[in-house]
Amino acid sequence: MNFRSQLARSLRLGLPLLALLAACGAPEQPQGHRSGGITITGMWGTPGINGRVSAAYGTIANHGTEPDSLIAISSPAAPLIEVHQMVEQEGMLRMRGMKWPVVIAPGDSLAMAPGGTHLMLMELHQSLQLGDSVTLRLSFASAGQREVRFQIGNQQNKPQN
Ligand SMILES: [Cu+2]
Repeated sequence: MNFRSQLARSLRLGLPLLALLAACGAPEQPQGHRSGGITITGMWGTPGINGRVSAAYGTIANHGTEPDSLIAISSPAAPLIEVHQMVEQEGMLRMRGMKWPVVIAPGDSLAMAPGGTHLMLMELHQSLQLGDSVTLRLSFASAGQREVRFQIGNQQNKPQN
């Protein structure tokens, strides 16, 4: 069974994706359909308190000719990471988690900035302060696994990556 059909099957069965990824180790395997069309740029994050949350911003672009899907994100900094969108509800802006996988169309990008879409690092293992570094591991259905390291900053002083 290849990874895609296993993924589709696990989605049908409602199995946790992370468990599947750990079990089959797909992101580490060389893949014939690897597009390499994904770039992750301008990442930075906000300070956060131990046990609470931190937001991360940047741009994930798909320069390939096929859609690619962000299927999981992990980090040593936090046990749970979600992609949040801001939606207006009864005149209030609220955060809402996007459903996995997050599909990025060819030529399109997932742009994350303060006040809009962001990565939410939840239940931080320790406080994140200005200048600290965070490593993220992003898994894509086609592009495989990408690791990015970014700094904690603020809107006035965005770290350059
Ligand atoms: Cu959020």
